[in-house]
Amino acid sequence: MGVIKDKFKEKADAMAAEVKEILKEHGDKKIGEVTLSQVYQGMRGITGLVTETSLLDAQEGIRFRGYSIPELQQKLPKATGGSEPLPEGLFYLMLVGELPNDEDVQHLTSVWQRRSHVPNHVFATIEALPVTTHPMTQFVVAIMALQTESQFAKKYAAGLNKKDYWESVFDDSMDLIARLPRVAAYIYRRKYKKGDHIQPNGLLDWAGNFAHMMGYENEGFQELMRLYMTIHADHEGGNVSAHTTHLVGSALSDPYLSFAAGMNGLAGPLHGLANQEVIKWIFELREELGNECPDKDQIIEYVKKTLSEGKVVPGYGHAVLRKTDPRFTAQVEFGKKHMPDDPLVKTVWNIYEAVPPILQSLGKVKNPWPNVDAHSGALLVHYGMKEYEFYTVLFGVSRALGVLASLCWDRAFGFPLERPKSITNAQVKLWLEGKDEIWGE
Ligand code: HAX
Repeated sequence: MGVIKDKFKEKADAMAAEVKEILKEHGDKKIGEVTLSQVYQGMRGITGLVTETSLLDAQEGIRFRGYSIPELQQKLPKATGGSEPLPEGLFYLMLVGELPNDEDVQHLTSVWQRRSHVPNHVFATIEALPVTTHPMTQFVVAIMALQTESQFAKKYAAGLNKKDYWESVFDDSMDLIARLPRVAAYIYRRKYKKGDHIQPNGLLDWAGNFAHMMGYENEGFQELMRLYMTIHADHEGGNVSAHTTHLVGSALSDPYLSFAAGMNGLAGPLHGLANQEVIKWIFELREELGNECPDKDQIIEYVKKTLSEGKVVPGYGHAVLRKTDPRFTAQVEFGKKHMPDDPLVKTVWNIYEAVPPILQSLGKVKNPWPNVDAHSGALLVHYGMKEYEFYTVLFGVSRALGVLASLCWDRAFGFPLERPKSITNAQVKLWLEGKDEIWGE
């Protein structure tokens, strides 16, 4: 076995034994009650999943294995001459629960380089789609085409012992993460650069090589990709992309099928597609006002117009967070360091001043603060990546790190098929009238 696989196995065996003990001793303990509103309104606040890789606090934001984003920016290994964390390091941390050293990260970089081959039929499948197809659709179709490579699917078909599920899920996860930058860069170059593709550079780290294959050699953009791939990787287990990957994986669908399902969820405008919606909204705002850097009052008027049309303000609000997203703040810091005078970046900062009080005044929005998607597009545009329909693919490549590390844990724990109970309105009414008390069976 590989070094990382051995390490994971060692940790997973210990944790799985601990979980077994916890369930034996405390399995009947209650951790909450479910209200009718929660049943009807997206199950907010119901604790119903175990996800090892990260934990979200409504006030503080995300912590990956206990570490906040600023802590990770300090503690995770960097590229030579760089100051942003390498996403390889975050993956290592999420997977084995320990901070990696430089050597661990270099090892992971070379493992992913080695496993990054994408078979030709995947490119042919992408080419079969009209070039106008949304990049997220191309991405999902390509992941599905890659499913021919699943070791889990092959081994399961040949007859696999339950105890060994984790191992081929681990191998598929590593292969898939290694291959995604090549697939995503191919889609980018096909759609926006006349199919003028760029070969990988075996000397670069995972995110740096991704930037290179998309055609961005600027060191600033490579640093941005390292930060971007780190901060978008995981947001505990209940968000749509993570939960979907976990849910589909619980049917023992292989990592390719599970991750593709998660990516279909990420492609929704209330989730990952919000990053494209934000920049589109800002471009429209600037065009309508004929002003490259609109001031706060102009923005306020435009926000009111958006709301009056029954639309959401993209990039603002969150189902769990109740403060400014630290992933937004990390990007503000990056902007201040690399492009403090960029008019689009300044517009994002002006929007940050204008939007929260308006959303607060509506009285119904639980979180008026910006999320990760409010900022990311402006940084990309600064380096010339204006093709905003592609942005969610970038998010998706990063999200693979978290959801696939979690999928390895799901199989290591031997989690069963996920199958919550649903009810009908008629049954709710009977229950309210005291005529039916049968729940859960
Ligand atoms: N603009 C306008 N109205 C908003 C709003 C926003 N940014 N955020 C919430 N609201 C509204 C909701 O639409 C809802 O209205 P109705 O009662 O009329 O249906 C009301 O406020 C209560 O919603 P909530 O409880 O505060 O928020 P939810 O948990 O239901 O939804 C969302 C969270 C992120 C979906 C929501 O805030 C939203 O639509 N934001 C804009 C889209 C966005 O930025 N999505 C990305 C989120 C982060 C992420 O997943 N990134 O990938």
